[in-house]
Amino acid sequence: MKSCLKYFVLLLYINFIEGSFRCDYKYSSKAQAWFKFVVIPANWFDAQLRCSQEDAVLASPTTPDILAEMRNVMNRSNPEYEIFTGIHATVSQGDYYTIEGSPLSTIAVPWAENEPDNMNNTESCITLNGNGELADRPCEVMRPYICYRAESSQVEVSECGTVDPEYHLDKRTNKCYKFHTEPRNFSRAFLACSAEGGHLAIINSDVEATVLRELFAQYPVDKLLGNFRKDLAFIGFYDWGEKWVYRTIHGEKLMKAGYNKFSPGEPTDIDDERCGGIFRSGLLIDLWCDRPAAFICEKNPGYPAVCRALL
Ligand SMILES: [Ca+2]
Ligand SMILES: [Ca+2]
Repeated sequence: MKSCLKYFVLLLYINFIEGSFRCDYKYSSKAQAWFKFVVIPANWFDAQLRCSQEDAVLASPTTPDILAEMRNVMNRSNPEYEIFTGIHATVSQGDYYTIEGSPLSTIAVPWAENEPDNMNNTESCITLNGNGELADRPCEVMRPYICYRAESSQVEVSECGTVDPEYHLDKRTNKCYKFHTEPRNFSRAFLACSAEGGHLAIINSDVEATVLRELFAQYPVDKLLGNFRKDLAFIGFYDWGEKWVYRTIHGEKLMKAGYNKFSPGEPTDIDDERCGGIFRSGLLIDLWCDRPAAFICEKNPGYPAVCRALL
């Protein structure tokens, strides 16, 4: 009994000192942070957005340990190889800060040869090369990058398998949902859900339509700030380039996916409305893909997998 209690206390202690985060990030005990190398190059703005959507930030070499881990994650020693860092001057040219707000002057990393040069007065984002040197580059060029999250054992992973408190499990479908009140176009909404480990919501049954209708009802018009339509939200279907034939973002026709109830008079396909949404009623509508709207993400509680930090 006594040893049982000891074990229990030990377990409690371990849980207390260990944090957890999604397993596509690797924990570095030296840097006390989680790192994820994103190999697919992106411009600086998209890199920044994707990391922040994953509850992380675009990594900057703010300490020797973080720099060492960034180089370790890159696993290159070639000055030609480059990644974007979070150091940028995208607000006011020449005023460089990390995403977290540390000024460039606090970053003790050398410049690469002939850098910085602000070539053609177009360079406001900072890269790190395989030799551990900085350069200024146009923010619009494409580079791989690293997302970074400082460990915080105070933040718990929820039953939805995420540190994002806005995802809530619905027992009727055993899926988690999040209503995004900040409007995005369909493409950016897709990105946001995807980076959160989910996808734009796919309605697979009348029950799930009810779940989304009830979720929408929690966000009355006055909770949605901005100049956009408050009676509809993007969900995960579009016409895949074939007019009038709507499939989910997972490629199934709506009927096959389990729900095909359009609002009376919809779809209209006025001037190329090719992306899908729902009204507050839970009925479907076709929308302009490029006009920002609120949107709903759906997430499997078991994906992405959650890992413990090994301290
Ligand atoms: Ca340069
Ligand atoms: Ca679903």
